[in-house]
Amino acid sequence: MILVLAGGVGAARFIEGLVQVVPPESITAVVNTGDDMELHGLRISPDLDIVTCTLADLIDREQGWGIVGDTSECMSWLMKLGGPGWFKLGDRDLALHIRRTAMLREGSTLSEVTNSFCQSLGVAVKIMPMSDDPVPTHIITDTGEVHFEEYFVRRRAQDAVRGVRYVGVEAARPAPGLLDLIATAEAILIAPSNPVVSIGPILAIPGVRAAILASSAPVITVSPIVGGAPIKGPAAPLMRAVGLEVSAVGAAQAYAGLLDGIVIDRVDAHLAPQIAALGLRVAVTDTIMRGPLEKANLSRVALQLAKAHPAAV
Ligand code: FO1
Repeated sequence: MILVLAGGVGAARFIEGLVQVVPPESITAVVNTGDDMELHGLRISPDLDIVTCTLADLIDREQGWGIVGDTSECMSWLMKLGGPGWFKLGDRDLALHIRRTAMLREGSTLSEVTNSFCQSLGVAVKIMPMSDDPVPTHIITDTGEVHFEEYFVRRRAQDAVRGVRYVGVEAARPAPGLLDLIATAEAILIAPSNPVVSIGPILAIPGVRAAILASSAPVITVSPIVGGAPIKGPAAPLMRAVGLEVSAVGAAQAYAGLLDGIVIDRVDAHLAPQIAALGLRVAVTDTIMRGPLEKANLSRVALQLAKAHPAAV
């Protein structure tokens, strides 16, 4: 079984490549829930929905989030009635949040809700939250602490980032079965997601980092930073805020101690010796996931790097 630590858009696209290379049933995606929030009285899980809807081929590929062809009748009325309008929720998208909120209220866990959505939407990859406990990611700015989505979407990432806090992470339990999956995985792939607000929360869940260190599975990541910048999203200010260089080297250092190898883009080939000096195996390829072929190739390269690892089965 291949375990993928996943955030949102970049991770979803990476897994779309993986399912072309290995059977979907052999993949488990552990997804960040730090972006989760309550809005309009609804429980919203952006990264879980992005991964689920992408793998169900229902995602709006322009945006990378939301449902393809969705309408916004409900949103326009919510705003007419004075509801918040900064986080765009389509009509079909809202069905996910309404159903999730109802199931949670009836006693289901977030893992059960996510599993149920995968069944309903025909997703063969197993998708699970990092935890069933809330661990909202807050961004510390000069004017106070705000939820990540407030920082990123509502305030358009304009605030200077002074720090990041995974609220309640000390009390959060790994999702049911997660530690066993880490212990028994053939390979652990850290998707090209934001190291600070997408992968960081997963690694901060008590027990996860220790389980990865104890696992014999090779740990491989794909750098989300190409040519000194992320493909999309706020990785640059967030990496700087936690003292990481915004480069493929910084991406390698983000997971210091856990990684066996990293896939970097051709434009960063000159950084390979510096990264190898960290004790990592380095593969260089085209990491920009333009289409299905590039996605499949990227996964193939990552898996080859995993197999090259002495502990690989
Ligand atoms: N991102 C935006 O920049 N603007 C939005 O209005 C927005 C709405 C939204 C609705 C549902 C959903 O699942 C994701 C949504 N996102 C939106 C994406 C989200 O802010 C981030 O891209 C992820 O949380 C980061 O991985």
